[in-house]
Amino acid sequence: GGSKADTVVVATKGFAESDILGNALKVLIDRDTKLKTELKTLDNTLLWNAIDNGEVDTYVEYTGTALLNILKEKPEYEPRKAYDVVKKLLKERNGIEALDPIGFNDTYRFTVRKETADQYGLKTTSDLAAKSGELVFGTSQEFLKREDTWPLVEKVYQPKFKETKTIQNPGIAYEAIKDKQIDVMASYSTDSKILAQGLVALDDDKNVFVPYYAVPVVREETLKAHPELRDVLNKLKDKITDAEMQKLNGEVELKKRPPLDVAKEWLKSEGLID
Ligand code: PBE
Repeated sequence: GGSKADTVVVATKGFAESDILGNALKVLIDRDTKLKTELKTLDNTLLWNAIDNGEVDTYVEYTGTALLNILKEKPEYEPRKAYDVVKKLLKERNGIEALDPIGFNDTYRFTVRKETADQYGLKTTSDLAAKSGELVFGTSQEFLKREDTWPLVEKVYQPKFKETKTIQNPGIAYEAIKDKQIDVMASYSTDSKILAQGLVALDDDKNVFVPYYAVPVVREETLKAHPELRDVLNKLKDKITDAEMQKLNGEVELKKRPPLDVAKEWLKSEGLID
C-alpha cells in the first residue's frame, strides 16, 4: 500500500478514539504479519480521499459517516441495514471493503451543563430547541458543514441559538462549556468528558442522528495483495462496547496517555497480544 508494496498505511482521524483504534490495528498488523506499517493522521475528508486514491490502506470509519458523508445515501436508522448498505456500496463504488463492526456506536449528542439542564428543564433535543434562543452553542466548522449533522438538525428541530461560536478543537469546547462561554455543544457520544464533567447528553428524540458503528475499512487491492490482513483486522470484531470505548478515550483525553500505550494495554487485556 501507499507508495511501497510491503508497507500497509494505517490512518487515524486525529482524535483520541480514532488514534487508539488506528494504533491497535497497527500493533496487530506488526505482530501478526510480516508487513511493515506506517501510521498517518489526516482529517476526516482528507482521509476518505486518501484511502480512495490509495495513499492509505486501512482505518476505522463509522457507518453513519460512510452512509451520509461519503456515499451520500439517505439516512438509515436500523444499524444492521446501515452497515449492509455501506458494505455493499463501498465495495461496488470504491473497491473498499468494510470489515466486521468493532461493537460500539459513536454518534452525536447535544450536551449541556447539569445546571443548564435543570434550569431549563432539558431532557431532549426538542426541549433544547424550544429554549435555544437563550443559549449559546459552540461547535466545529465540521459539524456545521457535514451533511449528516447540522443540516438535519436545523431541518428537524429548528433551533435558533442566541449565538453560535465556532470552536475547532473539542478539547477547547469542553473547556468553554465548563467556563460558561458556551451552554451547549455537540459531543461525540463516547467522549469521556461527558462523564468526567457531569454533562447531560440530551436525547435525540426525533432521531436525526444515524448510527455510527465503528468498522475497519480496507482497500480491496491491499487485501488481494495481503489476504492475511483480513483476519488480523477482524480481530477487533465485537470487542468494544460504548461504555468501554468511552473509558479508553478517557485514558487519552483525561489522563493524557499516548494512544499507542492505551491500545497496547487494551489488546493485552483482551488476550490479542502478549
Ligand atoms: N463520529 C463521531 C464522527 C467523529 C466521531 C463518528 C460521528 C466521525 O468521525 O465521523
